[in-house]
Amino acid sequence: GAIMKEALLHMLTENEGQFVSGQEISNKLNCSRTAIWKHISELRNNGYSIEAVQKRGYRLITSPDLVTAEEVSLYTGKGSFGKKIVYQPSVKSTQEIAYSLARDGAPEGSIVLADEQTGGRGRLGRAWQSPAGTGIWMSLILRPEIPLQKAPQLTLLIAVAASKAIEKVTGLEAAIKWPNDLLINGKKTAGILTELQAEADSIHSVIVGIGMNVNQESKHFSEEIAQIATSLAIEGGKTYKRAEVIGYLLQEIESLYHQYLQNGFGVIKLLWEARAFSLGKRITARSVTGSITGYAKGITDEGVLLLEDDTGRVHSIYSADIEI
Ligand code: BT5
Repeated sequence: GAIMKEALLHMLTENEGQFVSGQEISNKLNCSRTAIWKHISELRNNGYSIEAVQKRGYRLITSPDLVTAEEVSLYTGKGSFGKKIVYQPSVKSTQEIAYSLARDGAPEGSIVLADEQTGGRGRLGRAWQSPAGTGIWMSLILRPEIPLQKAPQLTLLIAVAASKAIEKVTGLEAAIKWPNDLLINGKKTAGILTELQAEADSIHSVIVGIGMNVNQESKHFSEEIAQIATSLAIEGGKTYKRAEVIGYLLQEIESLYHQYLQNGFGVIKLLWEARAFSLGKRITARSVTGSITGYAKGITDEGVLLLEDDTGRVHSIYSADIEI
């Protein structure tokens, strides 16, 4: 049922604005007119506006801003990332679902999407606001064969990919604040949470959580983050189809990831540095063990931040929050 509904949506979308006859659909999908009608009604219930005209067939007029598997599959292209999509309208956190999928052997590139998260997580137990119908709340399963200490590189890789995707979709520059923030005009529009399951020194799976504010208006943000958060819509002055943004994201991630596995971190590092917001600036790195203020010199080949304090000593920062 779900596969046929998805295939039908693909046919209608490929011919958007034009009629597709019932006969054509029935031939291609090898199903009855009654089955077609049932799926058309379901799509209409999901918010798709579809015109039906005797003897001409069906025509897709508009589609809603959904992140369901069938809608997102319209934009995932030829790559293998996003081939398997698990969608749920409301979840606590997409990370947990991705964990259990990964444990059950889900292939690399599988994604979990939700319209809303009621317990979205940031780093260090912080909360990630994930209201319904506004943003991308996604977890991606990776299975890289790399040593454990290189895992932080993946966060930087994802940040570069997300920055590129935002630029493609909106034309806006998205700067990266080490390690995991994407900023447009100095405000946070996306965050990345990289978690992994490992045994000894071998990585079993990496769960990359990506939260991206897409269609929020300023009034949607709680007072707590109103000053620091933004969305693509606020900065771009228009709304975006979340499924389309996800498509760009997955394509950018997949292509950088393959390049990374083949050629190492070198190219990613250059791309990252070109988009870095905090390099060359005086910053404060705050972590559970204390805070250091100094000059952000760069990142190492491992993805570690180098911070030179006022005595000239260079510190390697593995994990911290950066204040500018
Ligand atoms: C992050 O943490 O930036 C990582 C966020 C990852 C969220 C994704 S959504 C899909 C997946 N499932 C999850 O449960 N999580 C991942 P961190 O650097 O710790 O930043 C958290 C801080 O950002 C909070 O303390 C707030 O100050 C701020 N914040 C919370 N929600 C925000 C939002 N929607 N937009 C901008 N800033 C936000």
